[in-house]
Amino acid sequence: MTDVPASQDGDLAFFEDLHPPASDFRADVLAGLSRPQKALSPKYFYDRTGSEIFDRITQAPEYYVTRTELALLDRIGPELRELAGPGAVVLEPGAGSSVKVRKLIDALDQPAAFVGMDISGDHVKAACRDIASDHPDLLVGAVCHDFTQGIDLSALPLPDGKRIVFFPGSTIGNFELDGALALLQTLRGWLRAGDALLIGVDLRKDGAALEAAYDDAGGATADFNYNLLSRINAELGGTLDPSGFDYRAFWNPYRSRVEMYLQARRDMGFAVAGQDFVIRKDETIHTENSHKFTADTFQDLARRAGLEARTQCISEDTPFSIHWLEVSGEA
Ligand code: AVJ
Repeated sequence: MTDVPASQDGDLAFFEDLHPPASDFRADVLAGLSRPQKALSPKYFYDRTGSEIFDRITQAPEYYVTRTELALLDRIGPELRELAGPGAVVLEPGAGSSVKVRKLIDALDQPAAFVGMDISGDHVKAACRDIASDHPDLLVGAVCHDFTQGIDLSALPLPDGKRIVFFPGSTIGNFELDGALALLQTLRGWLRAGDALLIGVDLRKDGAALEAAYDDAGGATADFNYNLLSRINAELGGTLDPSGFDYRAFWNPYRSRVEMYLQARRDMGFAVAGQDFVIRKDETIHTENSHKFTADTFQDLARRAGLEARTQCISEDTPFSIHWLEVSGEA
C-alpha cells in the first residue's frame, strides 16, 4: 500500500480501535492489596491527574531521565537519519507526550508516516492530531492498543518504508526482567528484515542520584503515588487516607532497580470496592520498580529476544542509553 493520501489539516489518516481488553482496575487493585506484600500496578498511575503530575516529575531538577534522553536524541539525530534513510515509518507503542517522537521525526529524512499507539484511544488520538497538524506531509495514524500484546501491522494502511519502533523513556525498566524480555520479543514481532527498535534505556548510576530522581524535593513523585490512592477512593469507593502514608523510594543495588512504596504511618483500616483491609504501622504498599541496566546487561537481554544492537549511544555525564536494535542475523 504506497499511495496512501497524507493527512490534511490535522485530520488523522486512520484511527484503528483494536479494543484492547480494558485492564480491570478494580480486580487488579483488590488482588494487589490482598497480597502478603501489598502492591499496586504503576500502569494505574496515568489517569488524567497522574499524567499531569508525571509532566511535573519530568520538570523536576533531580529527574534526569527526560532531559538526558532528549539531549541524546539531539546528539544522534544525524546518525539516525543515516540509519533510517528516507521514507521511514515511525511506530510508537505507549505514545506519551510527543516531545521525544517529534525530535525523532524532525531528525529523519522525509519520514513517510507516524503511528501512535496507546491503551487510551482518546489520549492517543489527541497526541497524534497534534503531530499531524504540525507535519502536513506526514501520514499520521492512531491505534488504540495494549502494546504488551502482539499486533498484526499488515492490517494497518502503512506505507512501505523502513519501520522504526520507537520506545523511549526507559519504560522498559518498569517491567520485571522476564516481562521486559517478553515485551522485547513482542516488539521484535513488529519488525521485518532491516526494520529497527529504537529504545531508551536508563543505566545504573550513583544510588543517591537515583533516590533523589525518584523522590524529588518538590514532592512530584510522592504526589504521583498519593494520586493513586485518591484515584482508588474516587473510582473504587475507597476510604484510604493518603495522609496516613509516607512515600519511600530506595535504590536496591542487588536487584539493580529503584523500588517505590507507600508506607503506613499508623495502623489503619480501610475499604475498597466494599472489601475491608487492614495495614499495620510501617507496612508498605509497593507501587513501582524502575530497573537500571548497563549497556551490556540490556543488550544481553535484547539478544535473548532476537534483537542485535546495530549501534547505541550513551551519555557519560548522566548515564543513559539509546539503542538501535535490528532483528538478529540481519545486521
Ligand atoms: C515513565 C517508567 C520511565 O521509571 O523513570 C518516574 C516513571 N516513576 N518517576 C521511570 C517514573 C517515578 C518513569 N517511566
